[in-house]
Amino acid sequence: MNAKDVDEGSWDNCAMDRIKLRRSYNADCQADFVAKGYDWDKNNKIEAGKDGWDENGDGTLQDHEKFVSVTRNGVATIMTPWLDYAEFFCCDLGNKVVVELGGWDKSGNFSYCWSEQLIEDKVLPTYILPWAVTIKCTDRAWVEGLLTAAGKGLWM
Ligand SMILES: [Ca+2]
Ligand SMILES: [Ca+2]
Ligand SMILES: [Ca+2]
Repeated sequence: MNAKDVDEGSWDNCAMDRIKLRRSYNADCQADFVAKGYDWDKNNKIEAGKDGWDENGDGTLQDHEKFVSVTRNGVATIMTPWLDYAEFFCCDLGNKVVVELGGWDKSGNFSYCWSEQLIEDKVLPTYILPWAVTIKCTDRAWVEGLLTAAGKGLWM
């Protein structure tokens, strides 16, 4: 999800500086965040204040580039860094994810809004059939094994 796609025309009385997104971090997705490179100190754990994404490529993590813990309605939630996009993973399926859209003006003033997104997978699986092959009648057991492995769809 990209910030520019979510933004419906945020503006400022003087001049906007940037619009960013962040999402709530779900510990079930730790492995995915680590694999994507968010594990800054390379300890295979995602921790607020320590990990993040070096968006400007300067070799350090600035405040907006770190995971942070925020308290919402009395509940502590870890949020991802503020980036041009928010990433979702298969491990998010069936979970509600808080997504925040934040805007900064040139004077450093900040405002944000948020919504809760239910992540669902609505993309159908892709089925890839084996190549056409010529098989001898004597190889029946092998063919049956292949068809069983491929699933019932092939019998129809
Ligand atoms: Ca302003
Ligand atoms: Ca870490
Ligand atoms: Ca940086």
